[in-house]
Amino acid sequence: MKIEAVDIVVTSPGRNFVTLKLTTTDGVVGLGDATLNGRELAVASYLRDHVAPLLVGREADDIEDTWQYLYRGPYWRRGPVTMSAIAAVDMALWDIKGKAAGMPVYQLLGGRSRRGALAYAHTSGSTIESLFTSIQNHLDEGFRAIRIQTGVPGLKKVYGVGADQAKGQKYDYEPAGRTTIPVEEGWDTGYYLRHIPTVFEAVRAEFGPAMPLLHDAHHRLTPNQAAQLGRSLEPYDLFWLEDVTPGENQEGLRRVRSQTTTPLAIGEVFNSVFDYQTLITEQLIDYVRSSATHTGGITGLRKIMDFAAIYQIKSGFHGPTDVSPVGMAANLHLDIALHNFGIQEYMPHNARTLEVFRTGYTFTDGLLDPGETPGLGVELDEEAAAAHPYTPAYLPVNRLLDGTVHDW
Ligand code: GCO
Ligand code: MG
Repeated sequence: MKIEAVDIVVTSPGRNFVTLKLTTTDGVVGLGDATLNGRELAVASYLRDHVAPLLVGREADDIEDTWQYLYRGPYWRRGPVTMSAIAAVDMALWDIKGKAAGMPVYQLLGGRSRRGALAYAHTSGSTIESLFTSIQNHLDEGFRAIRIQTGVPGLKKVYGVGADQAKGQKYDYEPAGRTTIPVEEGWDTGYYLRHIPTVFEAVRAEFGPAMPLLHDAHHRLTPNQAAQLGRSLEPYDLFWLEDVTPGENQEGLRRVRSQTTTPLAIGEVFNSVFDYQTLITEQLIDYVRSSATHTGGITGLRKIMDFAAIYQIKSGFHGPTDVSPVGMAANLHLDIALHNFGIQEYMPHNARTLEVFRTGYTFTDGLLDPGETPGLGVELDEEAAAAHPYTPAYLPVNRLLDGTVHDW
């Protein structure tokens, strides 16, 4: 079974997605996610101009060989653009293999290790009161684990905080604004460090001690500030504290780790096992935050997770709306099959996106399941996709209140 056709579909049903579609000589179609938030067209070009010509005529069954060929072959290894492109090819080949075998991909990865994958919701509010409404709305939808982001007094807008919800309303923030130039936001670490512990104190007082609570610091702290935040949150027993420092300085996490027992999660901007080498071997983190989309697909992410397993480090895969439904499905097949699963981030896609991508995965009683459809279980409606052309959209840029560009 050879790869006969390679198509790249860019669509924007509310946000941009890049999807690779491979068709084999037997007429089997495989889909892969290549969405890199704010840099979508760079990956589309990488696939169209440099990868597509290499794929036509290749054996569709040889997933590992194709992965190694695309990783080692070009001489230039790693990086988000390259690894997102490899991810799309890898996912599409797993999709094809599953369809050809008549099995969901998780079966090809070793079968089921659990009944479902515990998902966490994004909740936020500009005030404690509106945060409580958002938490209650998500609990009512069935979520059992909750990520908490809030406004900070003194700051106009904080990334990750959506519009305040009314009771029963559902709204998560969108991690990119439809603008040709990124919006700029103002930041002060002191305001933030003083405010966040009071938020968790209020949430525990209202919702009790048992609910798994998560928080994302978005790479904004120094190791020392991160250690301070971890310590101040210890009384509230977090499931994890995410991206406390810019994680590419892996050694910086030694300082954080030695100072606090709050569990740490890092890795949504990483793209290979080498970005984790020190963090994993020295057990400086508890959870791997990567998604299949940005780490070379199912093959790349499984390599990271098998390495992490030796050090008792678990998964907490990235699942914001900028991971497409195809990428989300790839994550979910791994979630179900891996032994060292921890939790799965879940920001449901909007209705327009789910008209373009027809998903087979389900969310019941707080658990996600990839479903039993052969392959990844997601179909692309190309006509619906064509109705939503690419629209420039970017993540905001972060500046200190005096105007200095700050860590994201
Ligand atoms: C998360 C995130 C996202 C990212 C976004 C980048 O934990 O889900 O940090 O909000 O910033 O997905 O593209
Ligand atoms: Mg994050």
